[in-house]
Amino acid sequence: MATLKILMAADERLKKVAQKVEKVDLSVQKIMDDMLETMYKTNGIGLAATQVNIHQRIVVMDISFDENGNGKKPMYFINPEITKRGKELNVYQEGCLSLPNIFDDVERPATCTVKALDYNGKAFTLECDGLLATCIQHEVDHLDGIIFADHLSRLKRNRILTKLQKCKKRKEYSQEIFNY
Ligand code: GNR
Ligand code: NI
Repeated sequence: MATLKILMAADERLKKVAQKVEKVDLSVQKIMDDMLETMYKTNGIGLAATQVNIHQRIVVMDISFDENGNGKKPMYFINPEITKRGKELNVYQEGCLSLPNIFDDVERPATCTVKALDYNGKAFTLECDGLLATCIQHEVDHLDGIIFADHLSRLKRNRILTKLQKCKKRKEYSQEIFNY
């Protein structure tokens, strides 16, 4: 297994639309293993392949583990599609591994249904609510080149991007795992 470098906003590569996976083979499983390791290492609850500069429709998530890394329940979503969005909206203070130290309220449907393939390429459908619903919508956005700041006002988004540019220049968050 290997840890992968995470792209940071406003890297243009975060805006690419990811391609559908044609076949869930060993190479795709290796990508998922590496993404999961990278996600646990950075204490993220989700990671989209786009964030590690792999432009395929692959997402890993785990909303179960605690601060000691106990109770891990990894979830894998290949070619995830949100087939239904609930009418009710929910506001959640979101964060993103590609926008370190930035947190802001994002409004999204409180519930959704997601269709995807699992680690073995088997199709499944999952009804999501709470953090799971928020997180899967955040991850599918990444696959479509969208970051959570794109859901905020232009003023807020510009403020965030300016702040990240300055951090990049000062190499404030420069760690091995981040690609800046
Ligand atoms: O670790 C993460 N936490 C989080 C919190 C609220 C809403 C979404 C997320 S996803 C984020 C990891 C990440 O950047 N995934 O793309
Ligand atoms: Ni993110």
